[in-house]
This record gives sequence, structure tokens and C-alpha cells, in this order.
Amino acid sequence: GAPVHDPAVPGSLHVRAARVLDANWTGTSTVPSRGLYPHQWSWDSAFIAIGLRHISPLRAQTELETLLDAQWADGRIPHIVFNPSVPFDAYFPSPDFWRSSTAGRAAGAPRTVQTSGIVQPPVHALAAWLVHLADPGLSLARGFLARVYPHLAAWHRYLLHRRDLGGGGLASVVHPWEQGMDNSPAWDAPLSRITPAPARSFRRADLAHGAPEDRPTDLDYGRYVRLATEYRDGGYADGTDKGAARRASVEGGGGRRVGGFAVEDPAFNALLIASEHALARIAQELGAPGTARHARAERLTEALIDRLWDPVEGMFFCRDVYGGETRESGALGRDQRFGSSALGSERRSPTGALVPERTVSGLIPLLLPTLPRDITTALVGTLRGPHFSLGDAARLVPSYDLLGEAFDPHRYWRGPAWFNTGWLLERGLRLHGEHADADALREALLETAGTSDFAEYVDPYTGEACGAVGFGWTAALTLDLLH
Ligand code: 9YW
Repeated sequence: GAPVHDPAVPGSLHVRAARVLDANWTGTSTVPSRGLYPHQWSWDSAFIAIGLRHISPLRAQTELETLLDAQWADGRIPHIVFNPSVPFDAYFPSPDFWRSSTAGRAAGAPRTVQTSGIVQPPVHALAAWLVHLADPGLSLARGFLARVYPHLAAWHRYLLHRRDLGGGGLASVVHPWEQGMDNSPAWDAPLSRITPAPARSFRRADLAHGAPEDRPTDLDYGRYVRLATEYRDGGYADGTDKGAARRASVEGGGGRRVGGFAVEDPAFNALLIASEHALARIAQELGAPGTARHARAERLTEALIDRLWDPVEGMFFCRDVYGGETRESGALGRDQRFGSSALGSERRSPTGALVPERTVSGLIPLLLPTLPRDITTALVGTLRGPHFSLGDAARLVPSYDLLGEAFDPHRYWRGPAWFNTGWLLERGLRLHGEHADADALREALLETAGTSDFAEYVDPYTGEACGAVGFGWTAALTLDLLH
């Protein structure tokens, strides 16, 4: 390729990306951004490890091991592991908000390290497998896979057993931060039922680093704080266990909470499935059959299609587990938009309703190896179509529908293009033989990573940098795409 892609050339994209990862390395893990996000984030670390393996397989293994050291006894991997040497007010919500070692005691939060109490998408087993493949000799010598396997198995068990709030076999997220796309328009309807915490009751630290018009609003934050506070005050117990049922008002069976937030998200569940396949490979490498895990991944894929696929729209949608037929929302009425689709009465689930917003999350299942051909074809068609415009005006795949009412090219997860979702889609396109589209997306991602100085997210039309620069996963996934 061009010299800009040559690892040996000073100033090349490779060297610049490696420098970002060096600058963000703390000695045991990598921060997403020195200013905005000065701790360890769960899915960031997984993506970062996938890139780090190309420059230091040892650091990549350490990245994941540090995160897993903070795992709770119930299996959850917290979304933030706090760095004790960073001042409390550098990030909100801080350790004194989450109070993991006290409020999370019953759920088995670690005693020494401080963490948040919510989770993020399960990219970890996939990352562990890819990190292993980068240097199997080192991995074997350090016992890397044998060490991480039980942690990853417990993590998946937590998600599949404690988080099946909809009862259909998929994992639910209980907070928008858990899905990782904080202010996605898909959350607007389910969040509208949540009473915001008073603005005076908390102080946002993010606005010291990011432009307010690029960040979630104060109203969003009020609701995020309310949900997190309630989860904490319930001891971080999940809806399917007795503790939560006792504290929360309970409607009917199944631990269903009134007024809570529970969403089955396509990307979160697709990443769980991809990681379950990776865990099967890890098990095989360790001498176990792995067949049960592949079979489970298969069942999950069926559940994903059954609960979240819409054949008329040609993409997956979020299911608002506590959303009912009568809910009022600003979004287009479901019957208008989905009236003639398979979401008609015969397929209507007793648990909730699909959220009629097209987000990039609904395309990410393209990553899955065993999706039926008609579904992959439809997903690629939707990617190329007017809502996401792959290969056309917006080369980088926006986080949200270009034609959607809530579209905003600069506001965080309401339009901008992100590099982790781009990387996942590039992988999915390649997996299903769509090489020309994969190549074009790869080129656009690499070029924009370089011109934006490894921005956190970019305007999907112009590639203009938004949020932080020198962002961890942008640099890491750039390295991965270069290899
Ligand atoms: C926040 C760290 C995290 C990402 C999330 C992203 C953002 C935290 O930053 O959330 O303060 O808004 O939405 O996906 O993991 O990079």
C-alpha cells in the first residue's frame, strides 16, 4: 500500500496510532481518552486489546486481565474500573456515586477496586480469542486462555441468566450506558417513562471537555442519573432475582418492574453471540469440545431473529421490554411504520414492543457467521440504502438514520459515525463476501482516523472530528484494519 500505511515509516498512520495507545496506557490498562474518560472502560478495553495485540500481545493480554480482575462475584464485568490516582471530580458519575464496594456487596463487587455497577457490551471473549491468535506462544506460556476462560464463562452466564428480563432468551440492558450508545434515539421512548433526577443533584464533568452541542443533554443526564441511582439503591440486584423483586414494585410474574428500563438491543446481543462463538473456540483450544457453546450461540441467533428482526424494514430493532401498546411517544406510531410488517398482531410479543428507530445497532448482527442468507442480503441493502448510505454521501456509516427525525450529524450517538461500529460492520461485510463494500469502508475509516487525529466520533458526511481526539479504540481499530 501507500507509505502512509507502512509501520516502519515515521509519521505513518501505524506509528501515529501506536503513539496514541502509548499515551493512553497507564501501566495496566488503557484509558479511552486522557481528558474525558480517565479510567478503564469495559468495551473500550476489549476493542483496544484487539488493536494492541499488533504492537504488544503482552499489553493486550494485560489490558483484558486488568478488567477481569474487577469482575463481580455474580459474573458482571463493570463498565468502568476506576483509577484510584485520578481525582474523584474528573469524571461523573464517580466512585462515590456508584459505591460499588458497599452498595454492590450482595452482588459480589470487589472490595479493593472501585467500579461502576452497570455493564457494557460483551466484546471480551471475542477480544480474548483475537489476542490469543496474535501470539499463541506467549498466550500458552502465560496461561492466558486458561486464566480468562472461567471469567468469560461467568460473564456470559450472568448476562444469559440474570439479564433475560424479557423471557425470550436475549439479554436486556437496564441503562442506556450499558449498551454503549448513550443517547441513541432508540432510548427516547423507553426513557420518556423515567422521571429525571433534579439537575441540581449532580454535576456533569463531561462538559469541561466536550462541546455541549456534541454531548447528551441535561435532560438525558437527569434520566441516566435516576436509573443508575435506583439500580444502586436496589443493591444492583437484577429483575429476575428476589432482592430486586422485593424492593421494586412488582407487576405480575417474572420480576417485571413498573417504570423501569429494560431493552433488548441488537448490537449488544449480536456481540454476545459472536463472543459465545469465540468462547467455544477458546474451550476447544483448552481441550474441551466447545459444541455446547456453538449450539447456544445458534439458539441465541434464532432468538435474535425471532424477537428483533423486521423483514419489511430489512434490519433489526430494539425491543422495549416494558413498553406497552398504549405508550405515548414522540416517535412515529408503530402501526404507521410497521403496520404491514411481521410485527403485526400475530408476531406481537407479550413482552414489550419494538422501537421504530433505525440505528446502527440494528445492522451490527451482520457480524454473525450463521445468519440466513436472506437476512444478510437485506442488511447489506439497508446499509447501502438512503438511511445509512454506505458507499455514497456518508461513507462512514452514521450511528443513526440519516433521514430520521432525531438525526444530528454532531450529537454523539444521534448521527455521527463511530469507529468501533465501522470496524464491526467492515468485519461483517467481509465475512459475508461483500469485499468491495468492506474495502471501501476500510479505506474511509483509515483515512478519517488519520485526518481527524483519531477522533472519538466524526460528522458522517464530512469526517469532521467531534468529541475527544487521541481516542483509544479509534487508534486501536485503525491498527487492526492496517493488519
Ligand atoms: C460517557 C468511553 C465511553 C464509551 C461509550 C460512550 C461514552 C461515557 O464513552 O460513554 O461519559 O458518556 O458512549 O460507548 O464506552 O469511551
